[in-house]
Amino acid sequence: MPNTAPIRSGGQILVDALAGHGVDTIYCVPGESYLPVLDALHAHPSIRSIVTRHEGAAANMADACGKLSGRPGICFVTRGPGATHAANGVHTAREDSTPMILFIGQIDSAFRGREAFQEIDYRQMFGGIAKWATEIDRLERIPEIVARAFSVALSGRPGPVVIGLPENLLSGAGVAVDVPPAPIARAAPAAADLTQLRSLLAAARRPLVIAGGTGWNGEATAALARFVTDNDLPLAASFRRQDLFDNRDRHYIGQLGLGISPRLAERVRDADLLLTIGSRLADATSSGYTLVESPLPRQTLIHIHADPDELGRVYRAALPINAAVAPAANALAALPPVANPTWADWTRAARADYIAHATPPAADPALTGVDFAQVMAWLDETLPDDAILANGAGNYTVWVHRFFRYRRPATELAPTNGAMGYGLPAAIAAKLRHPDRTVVCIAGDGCFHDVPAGTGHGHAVRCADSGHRGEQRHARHHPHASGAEVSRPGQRHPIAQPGFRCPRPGLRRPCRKRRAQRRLSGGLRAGRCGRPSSADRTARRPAPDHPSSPARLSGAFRRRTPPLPARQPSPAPCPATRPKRPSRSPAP
Ligand SMILES: Cc1ncc(C[n+]2csc(CCOP(=O)(O)OP(=O)(O)O)c2C)c(N)n1
Ligand SMILES: [Mg+2]
Repeated sequence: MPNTAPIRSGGQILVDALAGHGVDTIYCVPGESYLPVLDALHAHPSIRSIVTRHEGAAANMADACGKLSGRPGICFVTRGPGATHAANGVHTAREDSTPMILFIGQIDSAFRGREAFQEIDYRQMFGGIAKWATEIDRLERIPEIVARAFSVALSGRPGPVVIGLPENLLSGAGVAVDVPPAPIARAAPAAADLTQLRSLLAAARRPLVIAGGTGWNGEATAALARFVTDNDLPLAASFRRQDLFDNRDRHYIGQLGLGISPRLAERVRDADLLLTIGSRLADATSSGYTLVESPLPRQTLIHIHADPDELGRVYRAALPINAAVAPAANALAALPPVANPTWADWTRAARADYIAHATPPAADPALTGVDFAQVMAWLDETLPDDAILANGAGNYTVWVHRFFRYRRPATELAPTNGAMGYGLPAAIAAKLRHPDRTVVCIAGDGCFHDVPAGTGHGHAVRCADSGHRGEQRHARHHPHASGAEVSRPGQRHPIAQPGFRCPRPGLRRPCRKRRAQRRLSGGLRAGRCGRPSSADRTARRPAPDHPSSPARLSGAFRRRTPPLPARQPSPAPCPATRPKRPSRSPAP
């Protein structure tokens, strides 16, 4: 029988495989190592290509997309320096357990091992960071490897996959059979485990639920809320997972992470039962393995996690349960609630501690500067429930974690690996994905400048700057934000911090508070109706033939390299000091 399968280039086979897996957006910095992919993308109008100016931003955007959609965010970068720039986003996806696939244009396989131009062994480079790092060496196996990459990124504990794409593989042509997406297996708790869990809970006096990890959706968070409410349990969010539970609910008792409330830390240590669902109880969540001690926790630990290898790795749990968060939350919600639990007062007290900690202290009129507690409180009152907040790393994040109350899943885009520069690209990715929703990026001055995140696409993201100049003092227990005792009481309120500069006089308090609100609300209003706020009016959607469109770039790279000019005499040695630049002449 004649083979009727079409002949396609490697780039086309790859892009068809992505489309077959439901990919609608890719984030990239173009490069000559994967031109056939760019051409295939150009011919595939169902996939939108977002071109960034730095691979770090593209990878962060893919991570944010993975967090928001629960599907792997897709990133394309070029070999060598493109890949090293993108590594930051892969690390974030690893620690955050985000599904993501990074494709890297690779050198021609005929040159492999010679340290050819921009050659890196990606299996080795990403071996310790990615969940799986590989390279495709046969065109007909592209669909198989792509399908496997989706399965690996999504199954068990989700994470990033890295795939090298040799240039000759992409430009070659041949026949490949498409592979449809595979269903993803999800581990669920066994009946015997649930019986034991219920007995341990019924016997507890000071139980505490810790929610974290990934794989959550609206249904799973609703099931978790039912279980917690029915059993009147206190729930703490793990580091940067505050959006898993409505922070306004009377069972929410705060976040375990940087700037943790000292009362909450004490309460976790004092709990007799920790029911942990989804969280690894990692370094930041466990305050450096002090709230829950490794390897032998003092509390009775019920540890529910999607990765069987995670259970028993750091903590010896009394009851390890291998289950993904969604089936686990549903199973918990279906359990008969503990009748007349003995911990009602414990739950009320924990909530009261949270309210006290999350309420901005009264302003001291003697102090000047920006009161970030008030800024967060204002955002908390003003933003709609589905607003998305994105941040990176720095002391400024502690105000967000402490004073903003998240309400819905997938509204907190925040890197648990503390990657500076994450917030702005994540916010742009969120706005591109949800143009009708308000997206707020909160970035320190350091974070804001860390990864150039421009995309050339119109977006409306408003940034506030702590002006803190990249100081890293006591990030874990920053006294001004954590409320811990400090030697100089005058510094206790953030308003007193001499480091704070106000990028806009309107953010100063107290007398200019109203003007600040008008300015911020102007930005937010602009964001809501999808038009750029004043902060980003320079960003505009490019014309179809704008040089940043992948097709144009592909064409530009394809242009023949001009012949080398005749050898020039060597340049004069550099002067000791640079000559002054001539002043710019006015534009013609
Ligand atoms: C990519 C990266 N580089 C460096 C660091 C170390 N680091 C953590 S916070 C920080 C300063 C952040 O400055 P800024 O965004 O202004 O926040 P601030 O602490 O001043 O509020 C640095 C350098 C990091 N976490 N990530
Ligand atoms: Mg700063």
